[in-house]
Amino acid sequence: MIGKHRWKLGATAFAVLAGFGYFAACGGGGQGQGADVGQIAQDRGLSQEDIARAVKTYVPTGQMDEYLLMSSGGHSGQVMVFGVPSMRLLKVIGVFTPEPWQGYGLGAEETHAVLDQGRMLEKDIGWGDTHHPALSETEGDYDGEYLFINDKANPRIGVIDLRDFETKQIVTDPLLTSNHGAAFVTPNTEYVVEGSQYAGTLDGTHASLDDYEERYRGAVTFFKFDRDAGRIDVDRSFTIELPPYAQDLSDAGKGPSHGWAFINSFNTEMATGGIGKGNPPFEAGTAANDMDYLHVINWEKAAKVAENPENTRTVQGRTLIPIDVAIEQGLLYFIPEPKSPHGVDVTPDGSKLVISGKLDPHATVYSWEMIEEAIANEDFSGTDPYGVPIINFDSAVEGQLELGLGPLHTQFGPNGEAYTSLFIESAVAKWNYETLEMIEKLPVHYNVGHLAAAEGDTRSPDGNYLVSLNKWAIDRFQSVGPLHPQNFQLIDTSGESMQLLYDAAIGIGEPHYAQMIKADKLSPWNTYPEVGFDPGTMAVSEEAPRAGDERIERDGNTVHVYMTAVRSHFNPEHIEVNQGDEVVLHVTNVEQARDATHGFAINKYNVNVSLEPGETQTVRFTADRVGTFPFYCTEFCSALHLEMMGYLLVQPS
Ligand code: K7E
Ligand code: CUA
Repeated sequence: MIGKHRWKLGATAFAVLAGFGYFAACGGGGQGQGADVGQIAQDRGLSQEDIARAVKTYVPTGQMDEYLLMSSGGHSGQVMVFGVPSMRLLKVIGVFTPEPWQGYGLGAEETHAVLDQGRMLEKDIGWGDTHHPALSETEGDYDGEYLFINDKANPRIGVIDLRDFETKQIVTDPLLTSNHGAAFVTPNTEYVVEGSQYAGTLDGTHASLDDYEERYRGAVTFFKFDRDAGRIDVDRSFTIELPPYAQDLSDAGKGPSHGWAFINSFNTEMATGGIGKGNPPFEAGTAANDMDYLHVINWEKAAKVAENPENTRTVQGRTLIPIDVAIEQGLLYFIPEPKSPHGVDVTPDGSKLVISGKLDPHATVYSWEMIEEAIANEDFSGTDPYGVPIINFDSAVEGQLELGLGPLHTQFGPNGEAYTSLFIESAVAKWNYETLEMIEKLPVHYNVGHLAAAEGDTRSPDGNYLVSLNKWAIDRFQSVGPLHPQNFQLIDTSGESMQLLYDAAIGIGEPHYAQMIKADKLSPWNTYPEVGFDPGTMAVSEEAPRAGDERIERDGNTVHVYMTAVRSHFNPEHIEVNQGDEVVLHVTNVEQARDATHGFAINKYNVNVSLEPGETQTVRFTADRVGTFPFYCTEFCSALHLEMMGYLLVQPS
């Protein structure tokens, strides 16, 4: 529980602050400063714990956070980047939706092209349901190079390059109707894993729900990541057909379990709902059985199987390993898991799997050694209706520990600690996955979903911090109307017992998951490395306009404008075209000074491009509207920023 002792005496405050080394850090900052701090604490009614929290989370101006939290941006279809422990929001990265400040999807050809990759069934999609960001890994450890994120609603994966924190690619998955066990990476980012959630037909055709068992399917796609190209290679990717259970979260094995992937499921009942038809609602139908199935998948072997066309079918242009091939080749096994499970999390050494059931108060710990042995000995209790062998529960499970109500997701610490979120109980359980002993529980506010511990799902977790991604905030913040802010609660896990440090309201929801990486593992660029750099190709563009080379060239009805931006002017400043001309604007920010970003906007033409130092972009549009249109710089870049403008004149044809 959180202490609520109020300070009665300035002297006590003094002593506590001294205990934190506060005055030492002040370095002679003036007489009476300590007394002021004590007075402030007293006036604000801060407890000793409050002061400790403030000191632990405060990052002085000019200093940096120790960790970065890469968070899902929820329905925004974007990614948020926070500093930890300050919880300062550093960036919002446009992924599945336009991001106006970065000019993502607002005129620049390259970013339009990326967003266009995310169209589904020939429709633009104006949102995403982003759940799980996944940092790229090398040998099971974050390497700080790439970040992937899923869109559950419209099964897609976004690829972000962490040199410039920009989205480079979106891949869609036409075989799925939705995804959820995504994005997760294999230990060297060989593959980005995407498991389906709600079953559908793989070929995208209509099928009656009466034919659910026959026609509906789940699936898991292994997207091949080409690290040199920085892109997913769809042609070298493959999908494995699965029964129409609702596949849920996934994780990749590492160490001894390297080469395997694990996916939870619910609705092995194959309920199809239909309250209106007198059927039990989905929630009841899917919770009828005591056990669902953990999917155990040999992706390393599957990759080889997929190389032989005799083993696969092509469905909607993608390579599919049918379920019977997966069974025959020993790619797919099931293990019973308690009632409506949610998270499956592989321990740092890869030797165990922690599974939590939403409706079961236990964490169930599976042993990889036991699973491997059971597979080798064909220690099966039978098969499911689709012929998938079911490993005996007792042959795979090392033990269970009662954690509390509604355990969901688990993260790890450096010394055998496991941190599991308890959704119903609104708490975090800290326990030891080696000894199966409960260590401590900390209440959070309220109804926690995922947890993000520092490097907490890698092979070498750091400890130190844990973020509780809470579902409800209720009374934690000033009311801003009936839709409440979402709450990231920062927890200190460095000491004997966990301490709640800070409530960080985030203005958009619902984020689901985040990963926390040591900041010094990242080496982002401060400017683009050379003038004329195209972030689409991550190379210098031959076409990029250079200083002294600015010009306008007409080629029939196409007008090419080669423009530069520098504090505080564009060159050229006048663009005169005829109605109906196609305008191709090549613009380079020729500066190399850190943070000397220029925007380039054309009024009423829905164009806003961000040009970071060195960057070049191409904007293409048809000058279909007649009139006078100022273009101007949208970043306050200099004293004469307002003067950084020009005119686009479109005359009637
Ligand atoms: Cu539990 Cu999508 Cu990972 Cu929400 S999921 S919490
Ligand atoms: Cu450039 Cu303002």
